[in-house]
Amino acid sequence: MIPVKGFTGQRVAVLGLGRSGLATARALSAGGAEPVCWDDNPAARETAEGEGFFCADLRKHGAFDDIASLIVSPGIPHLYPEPNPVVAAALDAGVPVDNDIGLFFRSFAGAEWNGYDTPPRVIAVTGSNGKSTTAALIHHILTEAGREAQLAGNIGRGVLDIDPGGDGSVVVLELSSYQTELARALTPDVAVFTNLSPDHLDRHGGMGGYFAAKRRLFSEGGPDRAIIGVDETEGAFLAGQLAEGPSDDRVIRVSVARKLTGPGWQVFARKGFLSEYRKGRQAGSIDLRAIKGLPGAHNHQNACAAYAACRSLGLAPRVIEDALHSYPGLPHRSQIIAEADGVTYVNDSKATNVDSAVKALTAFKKIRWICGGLEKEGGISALNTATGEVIKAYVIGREAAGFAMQLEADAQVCTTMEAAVAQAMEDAEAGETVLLAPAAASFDQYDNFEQRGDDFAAQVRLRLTE
Ligand code: UMA
Ligand code: ADP
Repeated sequence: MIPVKGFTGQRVAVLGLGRSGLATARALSAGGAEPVCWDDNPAARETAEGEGFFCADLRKHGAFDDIASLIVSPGIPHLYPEPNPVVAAALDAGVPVDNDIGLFFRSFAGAEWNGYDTPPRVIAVTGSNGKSTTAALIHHILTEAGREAQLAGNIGRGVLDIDPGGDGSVVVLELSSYQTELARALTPDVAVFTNLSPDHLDRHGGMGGYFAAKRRLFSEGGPDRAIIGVDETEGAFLAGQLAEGPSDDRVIRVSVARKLTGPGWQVFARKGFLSEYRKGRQAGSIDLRAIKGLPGAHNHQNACAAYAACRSLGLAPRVIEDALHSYPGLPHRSQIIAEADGVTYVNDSKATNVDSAVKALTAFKKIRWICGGLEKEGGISALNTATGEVIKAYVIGREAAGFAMQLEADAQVCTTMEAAVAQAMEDAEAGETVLLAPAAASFDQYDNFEQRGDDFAAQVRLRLTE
């Protein structure tokens, strides 16, 4: 745990008592602060009280009278579509609003660092898609290379839950737009921006707000190295703004759309080959096609970003290449869950938005596609540009009929995962792939995307053993 600094003897309000909130309350206590907790769900309050934390209704008049700061969990709206009433009360009272990421950056450095040869470094990864894969890949490469590394953030572990950094160690953080927008301190040594496509627009008041939230990672003093995917206009703009000129190698540009040229530092992948150029000379190259854990151009983008992050810490290309080969992949992302009778079963439940599903659809051939769920803002028509390999779609979700009607591919309304898997398996022939890539959130039928992916895997396995 990272004890929070700067609040000894003060009362600090904590809103939201899930993974990040509970880790925050513990870290505040460890740092000598007095957390005052609240969650809109009584069951979450009960859990916190069971751990000995004090809960108080922060919506009540005067609740912020003696509070130094309000720490808000990422899933709780702090601005759009409208602030949670507790956040609104803090804003009214003029109490600073922050999150666990802000507390982490102000608390991570310790006096013991003075005795270290190499102070701990923080690599933070943001972007619309590929954050978890890129962050997990960086963590894997560093660990394989013998570096002490910890992984936290949006990937599932509250940042304040990690251990203090040892000599030469690295912390890899996956940060969502919810997290970067609110953090009052945001000072990673290396920052990665994978890509940008519409997601979570309701929480950011549209695309401009969404991009602004993400680019905050690069604005608070600026990281030593900025690794930026430049295949969208926003990434190209950000890279241009951060670099002093074309040869400024504080910025490493990443592309999977074109060969990058120029005197700067760049990493790109074309036709499955990764190339690194620095000062106009090739510094590294890797054949990515043989790497089983990273199929498709989207994963090659993640590989390029992770490669660049590790190169910026001084790792050799060969060491990185070896580690890419042993990357086991993350559950629910391009995850092969079974191969039987020539049919491959892939769980990409994390494809919760249109862009990520498009990427999954272009990474595989002869697809029986399970899709559908809670549609996100912006519609799903862009899916029709990527269904060339789709033999048939099996649509799930409460609004399955409406979803199916918007697809140009042959589509069957199945509604439940059970029915979709049963039909897809009955239809599938050798050489085909049954792919779950929903292009939608899961909340109409499941608690989260993990539960949806687990259900898919369970249904497939059940039928394979029948
Ligand atoms: N709550 C309220 N009022 C509200 C809404 C929620 O009190 O109006 C309470 C809930 O009752 C619950 C708590 O807030 O007890 C949950 O807070 P949370 O939703 O922030 O969830 P945590 O468990 O703290 O998990 C958060 C991240 N969740 C979100 O951003 C929604 C996790 O990312 C992250 O792994 C974790 O912190 C540790 O850092 C998950 C996620 O879905 C994976 N992220 C989104 C995504 O990837 O698309 C951004
Ligand atoms: P995030 O943490 O940003 O949601 P993940 O690595 O968990 O990203 O991947 C989420 C989904 O997005 C995956 O299921 C995959 O289909 C897709 N994806 C992964 N990497 C990329 C990328 N670089 N570009 C677009 N889509 C991607």
